[in-house]
Amino acid sequence: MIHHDDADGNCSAALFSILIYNLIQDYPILFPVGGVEGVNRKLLSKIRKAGPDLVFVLDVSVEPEKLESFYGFILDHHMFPGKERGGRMIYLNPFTFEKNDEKIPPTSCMVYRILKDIFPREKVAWIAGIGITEDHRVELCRDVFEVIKKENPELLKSIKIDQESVERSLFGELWDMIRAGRMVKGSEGARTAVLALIECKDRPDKLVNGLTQHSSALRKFYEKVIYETQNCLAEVERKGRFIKEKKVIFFEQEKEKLRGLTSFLSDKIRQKYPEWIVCVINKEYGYKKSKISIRLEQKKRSEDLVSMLEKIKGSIPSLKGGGHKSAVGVIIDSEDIPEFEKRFLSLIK
Ligand SMILES: [Mn+2]
Repeated sequence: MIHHDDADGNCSAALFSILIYNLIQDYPILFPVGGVEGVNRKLLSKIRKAGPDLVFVLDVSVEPEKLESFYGFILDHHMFPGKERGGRMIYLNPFTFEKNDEKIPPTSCMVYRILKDIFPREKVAWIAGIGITEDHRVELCRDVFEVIKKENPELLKSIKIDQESVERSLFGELWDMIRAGRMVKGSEGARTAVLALIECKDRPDKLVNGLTQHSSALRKFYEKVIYETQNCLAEVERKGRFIKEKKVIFFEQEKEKLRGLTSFLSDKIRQKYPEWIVCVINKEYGYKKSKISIRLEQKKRSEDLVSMLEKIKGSIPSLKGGGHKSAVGVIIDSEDIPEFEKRFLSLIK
């Protein structure tokens, strides 16, 4: 199983592993990847050596042609400009019939529905809930959270089911724990997160408290992430640029000590300053390249980050990337940052 190493991909992998185990009493071999570029020759030759009967790809936009020598399927939910056919791989993506991104469920939600159809007794809605939270689709997948309220009431104690409230519940902590894996230990950490989810499928409390082999490792990664984040959050107050009239915060992050800290940090600053639009800038993303993670709280701000971005792309060709209305990540030539900030602010009323 090849899967994205973010929380949606990890939760998808855990749910699908549970499904496979229930069918054949064995688990698939996991290959977490950071994105489609991770599905390269090296990985394919590793997989070929394992000689799998079936190959499944979850939450990664791979062209089926790349895997044409295998049997299996690709299940994804990202916008996909590539070819949908190739060899014996089946390509599944709601995007092929639904163009409104806001209506497309995360992969973990789709895998959950398949698992629940075949094995209705599995009480694993909470695993899907983590992936859904990561992809900002709590409102779209409300029914899954209704199930969680019944199956694991302690996780959502008297919480309203919307993105903000779920993030602030114990769910927020679970989400952070699952993210902490790849931030601290890359692929190996993502695998640890998936194994911890499987181990704790009937006892989310054990995951939270790190009471099993993999969840205890994950708990340590999580504590490291929290420590680093707290240092950065203290710096936001001192070094962040607060543009009062537009309620926008620009924060230049120092050297990235953990993978993906830029986006993690932008979520944390948004939670601390929900009235503000948050832009975290990482100037060491690559040679003369920067990464910017932008977040806003949908209940407090009406701007649509994706359409703002599309407007700016016209005048700054180096600007690449996208995301959701309330969360985007972009890559940009570092020299274009002042122009980007200027245009970004000009689009805010
Ligand atoms: Mn996803």
